[in-house]
Amino acid sequence: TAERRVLITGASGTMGRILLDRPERQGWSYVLFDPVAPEIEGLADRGDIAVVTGDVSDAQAVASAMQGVTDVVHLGALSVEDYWEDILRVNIGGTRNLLEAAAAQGVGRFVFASSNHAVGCYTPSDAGPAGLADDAEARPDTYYGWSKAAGEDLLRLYCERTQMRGVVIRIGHCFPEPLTGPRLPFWLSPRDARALLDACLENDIAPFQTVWGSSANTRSWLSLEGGKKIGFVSADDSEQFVDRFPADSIAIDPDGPLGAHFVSVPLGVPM
Ligand code: 15L
Repeated sequence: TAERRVLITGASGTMGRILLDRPERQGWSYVLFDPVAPEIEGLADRGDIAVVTGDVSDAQAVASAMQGVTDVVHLGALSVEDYWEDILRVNIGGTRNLLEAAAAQGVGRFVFASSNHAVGCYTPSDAGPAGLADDAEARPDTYYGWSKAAGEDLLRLYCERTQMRGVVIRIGHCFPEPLTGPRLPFWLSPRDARALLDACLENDIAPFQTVWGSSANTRSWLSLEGGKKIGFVSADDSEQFVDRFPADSIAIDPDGPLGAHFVSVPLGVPM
């Protein structure tokens, strides 16, 4: 099989570190594109990883990092609510630069790290018995969430207009362990995050799809269909952590929005 060279943005973030926490694999190499070189243990000894420092808002830097790349995993972004201008420059402009360079390079697959905050205004009452659809219409809860919804659309545009295949992952709460009770339903375990990314890059996929980035959590009200379609099967459930959190923080409120605390922060104010 052909060698794959994957450009990963935002590799120094929580999710990037989780995805890279695995041994070297034959046939796979990575270009990490980040404003600061990621501090990952053993990085210097890895023959499969090259680090390029640069900003996603710098189109030339992005284009030169894209040389020889076969696939893109775009995680790099302002990851919570922020100033409007910065959201536009980094999250919108950066995603467009990545897509332009990827299209010019003939990249095969582009995986976009979207967020539950692109649809953060949905509540459990909006979900049917099979859970809220993976590709539910955008209902952002912040400028940040809006930028993720816009990024999803931008990827779709490039998939319609080029040969690129795209996967939008609407990531729930991806941390080594869930940080708060209300995030239990949407936890994506590290192991599941890696399995989901493998499915996006290796399995048969449609030209464009949207999938939840969530484990098979007991308390989840999100659909598992999107994951199933691309051959992702979750191995984890946040229920194992339930005793850590106060009972009133883990009860499901039918009118409690998916985006939780993001829905009430003032727009355009850095969190
Ligand atoms: C996100 O989109 C953020 O990037 C992450 O830091 C978490 O806040 C996550 O959502 C969440 O909703 O838990």
